[in-house]
Amino acid sequence: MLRPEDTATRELKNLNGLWQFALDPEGQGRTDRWFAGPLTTAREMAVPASFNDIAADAAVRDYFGDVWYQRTVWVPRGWEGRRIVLHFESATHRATVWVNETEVMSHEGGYTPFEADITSYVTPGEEARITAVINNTLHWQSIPPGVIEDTQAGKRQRYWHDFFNYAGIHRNVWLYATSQAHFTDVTITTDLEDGTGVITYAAEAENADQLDTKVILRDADINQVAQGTGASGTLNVPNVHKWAPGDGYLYDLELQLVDGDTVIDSCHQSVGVRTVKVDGVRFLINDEPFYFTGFGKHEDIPVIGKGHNDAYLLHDFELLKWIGANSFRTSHYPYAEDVIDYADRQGIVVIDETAAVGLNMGLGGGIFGSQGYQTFSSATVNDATREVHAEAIRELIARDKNHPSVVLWSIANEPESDTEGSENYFRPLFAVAREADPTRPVGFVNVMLAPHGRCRVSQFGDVLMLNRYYGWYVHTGDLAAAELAWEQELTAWAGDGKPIIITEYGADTYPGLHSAVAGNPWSEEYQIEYLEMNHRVFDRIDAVVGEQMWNFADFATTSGIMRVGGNKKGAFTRDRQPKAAAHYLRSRWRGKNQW
Ligand code: BDP
Repeated sequence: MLRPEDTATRELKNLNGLWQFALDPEGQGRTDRWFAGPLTTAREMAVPASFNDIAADAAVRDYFGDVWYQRTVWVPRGWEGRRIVLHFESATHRATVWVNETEVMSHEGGYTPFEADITSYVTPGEEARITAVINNTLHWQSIPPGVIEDTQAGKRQRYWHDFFNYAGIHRNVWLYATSQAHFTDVTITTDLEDGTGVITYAAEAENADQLDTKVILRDADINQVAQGTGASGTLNVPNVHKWAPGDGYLYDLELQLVDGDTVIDSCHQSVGVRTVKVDGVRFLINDEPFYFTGFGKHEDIPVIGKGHNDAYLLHDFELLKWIGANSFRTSHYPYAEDVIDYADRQGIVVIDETAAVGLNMGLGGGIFGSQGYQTFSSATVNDATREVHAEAIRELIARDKNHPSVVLWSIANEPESDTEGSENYFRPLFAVAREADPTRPVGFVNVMLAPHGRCRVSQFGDVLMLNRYYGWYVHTGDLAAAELAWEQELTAWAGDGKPIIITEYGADTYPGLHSAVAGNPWSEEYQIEYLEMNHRVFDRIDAVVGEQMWNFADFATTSGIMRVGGNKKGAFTRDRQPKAAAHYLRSRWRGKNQW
């Protein structure tokens, strides 16, 4: 699927704004055909945004089930004879969409795009009604999983991930028009041969049998540097300007479907020429060892929740640069495409993660509440879940395969990984990722409960990604003991001969809480002591090729006695003010990254 765009032959209409909105607690909307007419509700909802925090009402915040969104749109008269497509960049966690009274599409998974050709259901020059029912329930066959529990006080949604289950229409909604003959996809890979960039492309098109494909590559100054013909091929760029961390140089590849001299369809794909390889314990970008500095992040902002916001996007990247971060992980789900596009342009390196988080019933206790489930079983996370997970991996890779900033796929965060069930569950999923993208390394993020020697899934990864909380969840406040234990475990992992990225290490820190005496958890001083201890350990182990502190900023979670108004492990507060540790990280990371 291509990202909707405005080009010489394509037109785009943005459908963001205020939509009609209704909760459907009795689940009657589908049978009562709420899509068949105007939604009878006085309530409106912002798109893009999570619906949860907009109303100051716990019944909305904690709602699970169906919610309805509706708006009308004028289909431009000039689109007569064109192919008209309705495109959602995401809807969390699943959606079914109607145009007027016709159901046009359904999609499972909260963080990847979906679209439908609606040409037959609309009339150019007339208004069309778009209705989407979004369902945010998490169950055993959703990614991430959850369960609805019957309690004395009624039904409750439970899940095992440590961030609030924000839902709604989080990203752009588009109506767009193309020619009947049009490109549907393009796959780009790049290589470097003695200073020459080698760009391989493969385009797919529909209704285009009688047409030719032409491609034109332009540099950032819009000078043509290469061209080619044919739906697939290779372009060489002598003296190529490489894409590199800190130097987000992009070429533009224009694809044209042509009938003689007439351009029938034209679309653009930015191209960063770079290579990624794993060589022993080194992670190489353009054949140079790369050391990740940065964070696991979240899409999480006050009021808007997980709704994409351009101002926060730019501000967060300014803070990444301010602090000397060269990378981040899209913990714990695929982020908005605008984020990955911007990372390409800014030369920020991305570890791209699926929404497979919380597949671990051993975790949590106090954080996530009652347990008592078995992770992998026919009644819980099972073969059907794995199919949904496989599809989530395929959709993530299909969406992000052409981004130079993406250097590594993370197919899950902290799943159970020390049992036979987990080994059987994950083996085929690594194969799914490798088949979808043979060019990038693949890994998953290992949890502290499956340390070296016990983990049965890390054998499948090219890279080891470890989340560890020595000095926080264990050896709390005792950094001397933590340092010993951490170094011991990390030394064992280093023996596996793979690069190790520490994808999480962090300590909850209440901004403004201070302590003159060392070893006081929650204080701003302790966060620094904790980070310093971790860094001493990392610096002693060659196989460690990256440190991504948890988290970039404080973020919203479910309520619980382990959380004070959310997770407070941020280097920045939720409103992006630096804690003392941010200044410490800045001094360490800016020394490493010279841009
Ligand atoms: C890890 C999770 C992350 C949590 C973090 C924490 O990967 O989502 O927020 O720990 O406890 O288990 O702060």
